[in-house]
Amino acid sequence: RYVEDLIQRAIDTEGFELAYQPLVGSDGLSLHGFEALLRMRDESGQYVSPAEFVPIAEARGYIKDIGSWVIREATRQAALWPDHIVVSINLSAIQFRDGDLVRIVSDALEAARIEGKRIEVEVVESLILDRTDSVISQLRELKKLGVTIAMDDFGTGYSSLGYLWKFPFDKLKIDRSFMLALEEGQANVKAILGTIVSLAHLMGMTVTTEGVETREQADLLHSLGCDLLQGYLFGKPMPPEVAAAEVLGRF
Ligand code: G
Ligand code: G
Ligand code: NA
Ligand code: MN
Repeated sequence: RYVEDLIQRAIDTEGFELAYQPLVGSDGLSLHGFEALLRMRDESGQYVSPAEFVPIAEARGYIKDIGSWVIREATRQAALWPDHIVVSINLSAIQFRDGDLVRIVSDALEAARIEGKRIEVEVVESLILDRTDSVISQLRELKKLGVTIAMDDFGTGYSSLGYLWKFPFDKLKIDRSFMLALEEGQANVKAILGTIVSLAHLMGMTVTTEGVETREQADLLHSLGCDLLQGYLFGKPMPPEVAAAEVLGRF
């Protein structure tokens, strides 16, 4: 109940925020854009993790409205940044259920007066188990708008190669757990990462690795041909004003 009350209150008071984390070229020299990450505070002003409240918002029927707000807000923000900067938006499987997702995205693009190429959407593997044909056709419609489609958290779920064939993904995001495995010295992580990058490239996808925290990790991923990097090495999720002041100026 407690988290649900916080969600209800955030809806009533327009209390949600988006934090933006940089997505950087693997040579560290170019800024691709930012991932928009949802933030909600409790009564004391502390952030509650979306890992905690998003599943509750999904189960209690709030995620549709929240997700539509995220789409509008992230798109509005993208319009305030230079034209080459892309903003990436996380989508819940539930947002594909009513069949109005494409309309919500295209309305947001129109309201913000930006092209679809300024926006990426990130979907997780669980989405794939849900009404496959309808999801695929909606992803194709989003691509027609110019929107890029990324598979998020690759390597954590079912990770079937069949899904990579079947779904129109443009990008693969390698989950942060691979950087943890690398640091733990698990066997063959470098070779596995290299293989994932090669596989993705052969399937026509670009690759982002998440959770990059050290220069050594970044150098390795660059040498393996990974396209983009995301992680604390380049910046934590931050308010848009901070992203503009501290990140846009650095590139
Ligand atoms: O940013 P953070 O590490 O706290 O995010 C935790 C999880 O919440 C991540 O898996 C992320 O994909 C998810 N998440 C963050 N923002 C959103 C959002 O706007 N919508 C959805 N559906 N999930 C989000
Ligand atoms: O599931 P998703 O990949 O969308 O979740 C992204 C989350 O991972 C963000 O909420 C962010 O706070 C967290 N994150 C991003 N980069 C790093 C990192 O370099 N280290 C750690 N520990 N967490 C990260
Ligand atoms: Na994500
Ligand atoms: Mn992810």
